[in-house]
Amino acid sequence: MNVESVSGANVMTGRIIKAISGFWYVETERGVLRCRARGRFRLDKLTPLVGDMAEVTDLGGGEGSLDSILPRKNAFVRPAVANIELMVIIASAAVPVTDPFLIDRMAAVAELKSCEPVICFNKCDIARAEELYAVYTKAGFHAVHTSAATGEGLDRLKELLRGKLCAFTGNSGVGKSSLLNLLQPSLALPTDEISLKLGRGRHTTRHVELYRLPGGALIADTPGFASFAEEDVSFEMKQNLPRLFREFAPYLGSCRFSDCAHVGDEGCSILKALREGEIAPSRHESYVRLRLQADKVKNWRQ
Ligand SMILES: Nc1nc2c(ncn2[C@@H]2O[C@H](COP(=O)(O)OP(=O)(O)O)[C@@H](O)[C@H]2O)c(=O)[nH]1
Ligand SMILES: [Mg+2]
Ligand SMILES: [Zn+2]
Repeated sequence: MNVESVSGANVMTGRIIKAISGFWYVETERGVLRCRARGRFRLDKLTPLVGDMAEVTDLGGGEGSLDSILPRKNAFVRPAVANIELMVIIASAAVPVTDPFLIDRMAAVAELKSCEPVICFNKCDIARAEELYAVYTKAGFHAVHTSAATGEGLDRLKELLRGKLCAFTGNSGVGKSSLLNLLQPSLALPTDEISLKLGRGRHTTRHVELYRLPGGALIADTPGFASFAEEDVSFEMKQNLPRLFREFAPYLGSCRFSDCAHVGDEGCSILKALREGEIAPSRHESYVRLRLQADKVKNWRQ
């Protein structure tokens, strides 16, 4: 056997599931290989991200080299993770009550990155958020009532997560860690707000890691998704804002003026749909707030 065919047999594709101090851990058919990136990555100025699909060479003994990455579906800055397919937005109508604007902002970021948003109304043992549930269902989202206390909705949530690379997001205290622990008890995430606060320094510097759930889903366990501060109203978001509200789609392009901002303009078909009850007031209000924030974003790329 020549060298070429030996290395060929040891080349495989896998997913980067963890990155720590210069090593990429790639899940392959031969188990997880601890890889160093080839020098070429530095030349290409391309940083592999957790979530990337990569070509690796098995060097034996559980070690490998990361040779290239396959095209990405999307990438997030903070946390640095790629290829998220499903964004589970956790909200709560019990303490802490989630501001619908937060849901809409996170949903818009997810839409921008081509992640399917799932709106999860947790703590439904205390408050069921029926009105909001109706708003998001009508708007065309998957919405689910869950309770980490009673287990309600967990099966439905598992079904939605199945086989996908998922991330959980939502304001602090809504039950992200509690739900993740129910889905995968070995995560053993701390679940009270006090320890979350004490651990903040640790949390923000913590590495990104993907965890496999029973049923094949991969979860990015990363507190960074709790806020999309950096990604809010980016240049791209500004360019695309109306289409990031999926229920606006049937009306876009039919306003009287082609540059209609859909905020109160004459002959606006979005406002007409709003008046007729086809678009929820809270959703349009969030659009207007994001529009106002977007107006402060520079019209050029930095
Ligand atoms: N009653 C009730 N309490 C919950 C539920 N989910 C979480 N909690 C509680 O809410 C608090 C915050 O939960 P945690 O999982 O740490 O929220 P996180 O900040 O989003 O990760 C904890 O005291 C949990 O026990 C739920 O579905 N019902
Ligand atoms: Mg938590
Ligand atoms: Zn309009």
